[in-house]
Amino acid sequence: MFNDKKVVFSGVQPSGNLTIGNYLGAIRNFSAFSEEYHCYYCVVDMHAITVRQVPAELRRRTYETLALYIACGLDPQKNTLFVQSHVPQHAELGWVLDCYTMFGELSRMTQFKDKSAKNADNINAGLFTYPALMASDILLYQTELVPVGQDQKQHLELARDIANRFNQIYGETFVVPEGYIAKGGAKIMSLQEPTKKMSKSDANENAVVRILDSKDDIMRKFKRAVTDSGNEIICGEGKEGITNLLNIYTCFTNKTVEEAQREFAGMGYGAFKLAVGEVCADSLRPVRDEFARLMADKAYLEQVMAQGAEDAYKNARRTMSKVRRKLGFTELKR
Ligand code: ATP
Ligand code: LTN
Repeated sequence: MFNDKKVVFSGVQPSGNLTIGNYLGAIRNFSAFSEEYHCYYCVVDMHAITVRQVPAELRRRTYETLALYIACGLDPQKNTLFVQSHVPQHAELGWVLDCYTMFGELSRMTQFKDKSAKNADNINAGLFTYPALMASDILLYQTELVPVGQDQKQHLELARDIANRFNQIYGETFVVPEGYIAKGGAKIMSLQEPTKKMSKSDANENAVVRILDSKDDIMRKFKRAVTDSGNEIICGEGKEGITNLLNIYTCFTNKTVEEAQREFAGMGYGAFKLAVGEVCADSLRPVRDEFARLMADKAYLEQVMAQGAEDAYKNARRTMSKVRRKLGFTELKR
């Protein structure tokens, strides 16, 4: 089905209900690669357990994240959609790459610093080595391109460093991946604290708009969005709230910021926020409807998972045996 195509890989954690940040910064952009590349889109459940999860919720969200991939336009016949823990080579290569990743490098990761501050009672080793597992996700498939939001840039650079380091010691083993960061939606900010990124695990529900929120909820959250003093609807310093709303508006409408600024010139903040809520809710409606249809057909989702895991496994196994050979691990003749 795929063969000689270049590879795209990306992942989303099933650690909460996905936000419009996940949508605009990542998932919405995934389907653009499906024709030209062999695309692997993974539900990274092993990454999710770096923060404590309730097992039944993790299981449910794994199905939901897969269903959302499909509802956002990813055809399982054209993309390999799978769950990370179904392909054991992720953990296997993850361990190997742990041994080629430096303590100092991991200590510098801002996501680790942020998450350790948020989970001070559970700063586990997995949270620390998270980027090495992410590198293994990417490198296992000889990935060329990784579409992600801005916040993952640092992890991607580390994945490149790890690949280069390994290649230098053992000879060409991994393709060195490039990040692909979408222009518009790369960093959607919290509606309550617009200097912070919108994050699906934010405790303040008013700060995040979720892909599956009802129109009422979406409208309410936008109405309450924090703006700034002043009354002009323009992007700029000191206007982080309005800038974020304008950015969200342009992402959903494909208009330029200049067009949007012109459209809203002279309008009050209240009416502007309602307009942003409207385009957001209306754009997401088809995704919500398709999601509901898919979640009612668990057998179908399980079939997609099985097919995706089989395809991913075949390719992951190839890289892993190369790595084992290079490292000097002995082969078991059975
Ligand atoms: P968590 O809050 O659990 O850390 P998260 O919301 O950051 O999760 P991830 O599963 O870690 O989401 O990320 C999935 C993808 O969504 C990544 O490519 C990430 O860069 C992107 N992403 C996450 N938040 C945003 C955001 N606010 N704006 C743009 N892209 C985002
Ligand atoms: N670390 C990412 C999720 C993630 C990922 C990946 C993204 C795990 N493995 C591989 C791209 C490629 C996050 O926290 N957003």
